[in-house]
Amino acid sequence: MATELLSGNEAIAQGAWECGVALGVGYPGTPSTETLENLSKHGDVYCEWSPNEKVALEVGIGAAMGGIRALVTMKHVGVNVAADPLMSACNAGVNGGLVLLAADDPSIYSSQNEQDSRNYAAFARVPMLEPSDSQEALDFVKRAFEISEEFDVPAMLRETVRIAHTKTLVQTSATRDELAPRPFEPDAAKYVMMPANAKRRRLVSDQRERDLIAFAETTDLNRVEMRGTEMGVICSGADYQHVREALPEASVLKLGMSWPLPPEKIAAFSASVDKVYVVEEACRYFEEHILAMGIDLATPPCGHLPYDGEMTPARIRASFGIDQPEHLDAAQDLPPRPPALCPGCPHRLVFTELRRIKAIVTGDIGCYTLGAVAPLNAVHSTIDMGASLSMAHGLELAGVPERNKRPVVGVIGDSTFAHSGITSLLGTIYNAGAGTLCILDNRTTAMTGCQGNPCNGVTLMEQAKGVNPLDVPAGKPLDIVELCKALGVEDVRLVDPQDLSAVRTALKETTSAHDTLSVIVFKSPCRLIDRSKGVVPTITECRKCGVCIQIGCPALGKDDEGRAVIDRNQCIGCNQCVQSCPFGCISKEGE
Ligand SMILES: Cc1ncc(C[n+]2csc(CCOP(=O)(O)OP(=O)(O)O)c2C)c(N)n1
Repeated sequence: MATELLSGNEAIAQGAWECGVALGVGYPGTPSTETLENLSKHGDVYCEWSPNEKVALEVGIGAAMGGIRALVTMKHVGVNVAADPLMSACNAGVNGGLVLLAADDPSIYSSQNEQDSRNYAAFARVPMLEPSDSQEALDFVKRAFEISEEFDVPAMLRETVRIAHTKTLVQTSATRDELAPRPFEPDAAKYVMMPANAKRRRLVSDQRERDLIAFAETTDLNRVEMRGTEMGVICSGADYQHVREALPEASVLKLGMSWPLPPEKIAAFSASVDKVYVVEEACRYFEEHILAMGIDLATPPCGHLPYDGEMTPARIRASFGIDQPEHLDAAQDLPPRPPALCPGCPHRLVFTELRRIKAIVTGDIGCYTLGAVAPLNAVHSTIDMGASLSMAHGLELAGVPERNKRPVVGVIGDSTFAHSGITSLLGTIYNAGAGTLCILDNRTTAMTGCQGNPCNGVTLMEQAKGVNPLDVPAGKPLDIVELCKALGVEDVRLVDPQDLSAVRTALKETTSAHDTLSVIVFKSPCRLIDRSKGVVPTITECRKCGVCIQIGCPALGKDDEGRAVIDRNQCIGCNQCVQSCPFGCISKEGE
């Protein structure tokens, strides 16, 4: 045994390794990503990134059916993508243990919404465990595998950003359980979810739910901590830590298992205190379920806790009318740091051109979502991964290009294209749609930390050994141009996004061909995987027109008199500003 300081994600990876997990599979997404990255570094657990979360869960379901323990990881919105297999796998059950880690993001630090994955556990009727620190993260992943196998059901593990990324002390073991795979016997009645079997399996799920409720009533995962009888708080996960900090005198029912809930335990706890409160973040999961049990929940004296966003000790104190300590939860006076594309980012010039031609841009999710913020201001929608082209098709069907006299252009990254953009493209081809799709192929999944994906061909096991996407042997990565042609797109172009005049020509030609579907693959590596630095340009006789500032490069600013200046520390010599200056004032010595 050793004591280590681990984040929740590191602890989950360690726990999975210790309890004999044989497969880790997932799709990157903050705050879940480091879990698989850490598991893959053990070397003796095979791990892979899937193109999307649905595929990841299906791989996990197959592996569990085949008798091994599988950990499937994703962020909360990934569970939406994986919801289809989840809803049926809960009826089919497992063989080897199957645990789905869902990492939630209350306060929406890096997501498109702040949904609460506990609702999925209740919806699919699969057990849900919620650790409150890294030690529990390690312990609960093991417990989740035991529950999965004992009750023949996929189990969920929910963490929030605060658990995923906070480091606390953990007891780790240097040994790993060596588990032989469970035998696999074909069992169509269990695994073929056609109506006759699914109806029978539904009854199995009903009985399992009753068994799990009985388990929830007695398990030590749900713990009563009695202090005074004046007030009791029901909570879970990170909220437990906030309650202990803000309301140290309160008795607590800490629910380590948040589906199914233990009605008798909750009723007994409520009866043992004068007033019982619920503390939870971003959702009314406990509130709604406990009110439905007929239990009265009290409202804090200074008003209900906020429904939106992450819970903090300060928010709890404010609702309960408790003085705040001098140190607040987080520094309140930090200067804002608006996000921006990196210096030299290959996405930038595509957006400056799209803005120039006044395109209506349906965006997608990745670093290029920043095309929506100032000064680029070029993106008009971002809903979910893969939506760019399908939404562009919808705008076309609504007649927007003709009515607004503006071209509609979809913009998507390479990882997102592989995730769910290919099917969107297929829908537009199938239905003879027109328009322009820009695939920004920066050779990596940059936004979540430069993971491999099918377009660059780097596997997670290779990446664990330090392989850079640019080092991968040719032939393995997906050829996006050939794929688009094979799907049936007639106008497919490969363009260097660092070449402004090539970007301009490609966008001009494709957006003026109204009845054609065009795909432009803008291919150039992300600056985080290609760190080479060119010559820093110099500016002479700046005319203060501000055009270079409008490209939004963090290395460009203005001096006191409004002249453009280059921060030599940030500049990587990409030439984007050189090409953008309409007066040729920015140039490179010797060129
Ligand atoms: C359903 C879902 N899964 C995962 C994520 C996390 N995520 C956001 S963008 C992104 C991929 C970005 O890669 P890419 O499309 O290649 O664009 P880049 O950031 O490299 O420009 C991921 C995995 C998410 N937001 N939604």
